[in-house]
Amino acid sequence: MAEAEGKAGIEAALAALAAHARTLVPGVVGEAMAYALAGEGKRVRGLLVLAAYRACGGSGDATGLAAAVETVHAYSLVHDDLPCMDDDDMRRGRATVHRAYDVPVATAVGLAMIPFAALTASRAAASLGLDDTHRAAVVRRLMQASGAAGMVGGQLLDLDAEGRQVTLDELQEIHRGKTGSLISCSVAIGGMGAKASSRQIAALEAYGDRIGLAFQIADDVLDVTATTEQLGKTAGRDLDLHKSTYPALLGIEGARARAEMLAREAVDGLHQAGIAAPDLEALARFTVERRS
Ligand code: GRG
Repeated sequence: MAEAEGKAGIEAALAALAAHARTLVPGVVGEAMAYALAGEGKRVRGLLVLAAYRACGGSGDATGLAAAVETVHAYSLVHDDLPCMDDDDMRRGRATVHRAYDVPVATAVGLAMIPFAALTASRAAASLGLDDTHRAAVVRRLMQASGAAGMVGGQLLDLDAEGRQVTLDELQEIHRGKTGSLISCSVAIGGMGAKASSRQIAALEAYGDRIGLAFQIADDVLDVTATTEQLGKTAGRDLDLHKSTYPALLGIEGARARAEMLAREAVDGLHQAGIAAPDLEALARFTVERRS
């Protein structure tokens, strides 16, 4: 699978979801959902779904599953940017949803997108020929990663840690939940879509756990080394919010080295499990080499 081709498929699936959102949710909230879904992201999580699906022998069209994960991710960005959270004005190179619309609309958008994502995942799993049990397992895995034991839990820890120094272990726990859980879930449900064995899924999860952490470390580094223009979101926000970060704890070079080590270990783990997946290897490299 060429990355560009995969990304184009994900964009098309998200555009279809945006059109669906407009008809499903009348008025400004449906409009704003479409705005959030169409924002220009890198689609890393969706690409991970597709790469894992192919790596496990899937030969159908898994873009629906990819779009479901991207929908959860898009909702998390909408809520993350709210004044009661990171309070940001810019995302994906344009106004955040609460700036383009308002806070009540952005709040409603995020909430509406969670069940919307779950139903999208369920439909996509059915279209890949999964039976009810496996279909339910995909939706459960996505909601688990999004919830208190995953992304929401990590975000709560992150908010709680603002303004105070945390240890490396605490920071790792925050990152694993806030960012890593959805990344790990992306490869897991890609594998599930292809009816992978539990051994294959465990290997994908281990890969996802490592690159999830590496992804957030790279994010922390970019926050202090890249410009707002490059990032499409406000640079230097972690410092403004007095957040603990990997560069603050390990230095920029130390943080980069940690991310690179995790990406290498992620790929080694796949090889040890006998999974040959050039796309997953390329995505592990992209995670740490990206410039935005
Ligand atoms: C109810 C407490 C509570 C939380 C709601 C808001 C939220 C859940 C979680 C926040 C999760 C979050 C935004 C984590 C940051 C992850 C991250 C590194 C985002 C940037 O991802 P990219 O670089 O963005 O992939 P693009 O725009 O390319 O998709």
